[in-house]
Amino acid sequence: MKYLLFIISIVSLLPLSLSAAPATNDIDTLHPVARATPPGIKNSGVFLVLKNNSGTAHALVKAHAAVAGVTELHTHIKEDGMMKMIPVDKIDIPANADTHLKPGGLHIMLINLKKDLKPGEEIELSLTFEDESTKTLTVPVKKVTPHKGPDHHKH
Ligand SMILES: [Cu+2]
Repeated sequence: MKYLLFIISIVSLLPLSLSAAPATNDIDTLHPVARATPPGIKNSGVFLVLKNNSGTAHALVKAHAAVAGVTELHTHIKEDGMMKMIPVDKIDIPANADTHLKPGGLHIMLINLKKDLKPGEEIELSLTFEDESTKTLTVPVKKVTPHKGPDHHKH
């Protein structure tokens, strides 16, 4: 009987050890793009799709781009009828789901750019997930049209 309990407790621990694969194994980073900046504009954004192929929820907790003085995770909120960007601690990537970073929504904010971002160039971006696993991407710079949501229609 003691042995049986021992075996049961070992078996119940197995799923925990099997789920210890790094988040980077579970997440595809699709369609990354950095917004091109007009001369003298010091801020930009990176957009992409974070696709979670696993049954485990993950989160993006940090981003770093050497081309920017500061890199932050941002979202947009509506305040007094105006869209406003605010930093967030993390960007959730639910199990078996896609999280879209896009103009007017969640994005990676590049602040105090050290140079203009011109279409056709590429920048390096590293992403850190909740388990501290990291992935480095090469992100093409492209013209990204500003978000035009229903709030921005001119009549
Ligand atoms: Cu922002």
